[in-house]
Formats: sequence, C-alpha cells, structure tokens
Amino acid sequence: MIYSAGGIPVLLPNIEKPNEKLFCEIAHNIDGLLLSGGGDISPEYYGKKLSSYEKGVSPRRDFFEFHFGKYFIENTEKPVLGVCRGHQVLNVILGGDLYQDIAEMWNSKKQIVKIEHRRHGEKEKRSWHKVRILKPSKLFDILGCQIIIVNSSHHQIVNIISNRLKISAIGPDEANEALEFNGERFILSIQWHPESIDNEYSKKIFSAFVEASMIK
Ligand SMILES: [Mn+2]
Repeated sequence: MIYSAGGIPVLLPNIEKPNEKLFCEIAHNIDGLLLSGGGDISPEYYGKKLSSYEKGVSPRRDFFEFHFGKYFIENTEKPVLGVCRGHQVLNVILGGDLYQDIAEMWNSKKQIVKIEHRRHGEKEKRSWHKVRILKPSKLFDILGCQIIIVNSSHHQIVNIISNRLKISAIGPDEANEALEFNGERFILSIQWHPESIDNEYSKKIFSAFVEASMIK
C-alpha cells in the first residue's frame, strides 16, 4: 500500500537492546512511521497486569515500538500512521490505555449494542462493521464521507484516550475505531485493516500518509 501510494516501504531493524543513537539515525533517515498490525501489547505499558486475554505478546517488539515510537513522536515532526495494533500502540505510547478484551468494554458500558470486532469461524474470517467518521477531523478530510464499512479483527479496544489525541471514528457500539493528533501534525491511527480492503477509502488513507511524509 505504501509503494502503491508512491512511497518506499522500509522495514525497521528490531534490535534487542536499541539505544538512542540507533533511534536518532533511523528517525533521521525515514520520512514517516507506520505502526503495523500484530499481536497484543503487553499491558505493563499501560499500567495493567498480563491476563488470560492477551495473545501473541512479543516483549521485544513491544520494547522497540514503544520506545522508538515515543522517540520519533517527541523528536521529529514527521507523520505517523497506526493500523490495528499500531492504533493501540500509538494511544499507549501517548499515555492512553486499552480494554484488554472486548468483554471488558461490554461489562463497563452496559450497552445494548454488541457487535463483533473479532475474527470468527473456521477460517478466522474478519468481521465487518460500519464506522462513523466524526467531523471536523483529519480523517473526514481524507475520506470525504461519514459512514464507511470496514473489516475488523481485534479483540482489544482503546479505552482511555491520550490527552494528545482525539477520536475520529467510532463503531455502532461506540468502540474507538480511529484516533488523530490534536493539532496540525499528521498522526493518525485506525483500528481496521485498510491494507486488506481494496477500495478508494483505503487508498486515500495511504496516499494522505505518503503525501504528508513527502513534505519537507
Ligand atoms: Mn472493529
């Protein structure tokens, strides 16, 4: 998606014990940071204990993404795009937290609407649901419409939002489906997987990110 949008995708080295010099070199040499999908973040990064809910936790990946992501946000003005796990990582880096499982959200909100966000069935198919894009928002400016249908394969959901971010999309159950930076800088994250949806909306998200990355 990055390449199709005119950018050059580069994988970052997941060094076990990164230091600030490495962070500085990488941050200097890339134009934007994409935080991609993956397993659950260790809840120690948002002040909770590891539970039976967490799946696919990678301490090494968590350490690199949390510390490099924080360095990149604090020391550059370059764009950041978060996808799925990356959406959650961004919120955690900036001081927010997560429901460790959708069941926690259901229990805490006592809401009537319960929709499926998780993968389901024999082949672990992704669910699909509507999201409402809030406006004014950067995401609305990018997509140009208020309701879209997105895929969904997450069982954790953003709970407390970082005070440096604001909500830019919600699900029918008010689950947080997108966040963006309070301010001009391009920092945007989405809970769905646009890279697996072949439509205009997905292309617009990656094009906006690559375009923002090219501004010097
Ligand atoms: Mn969802």
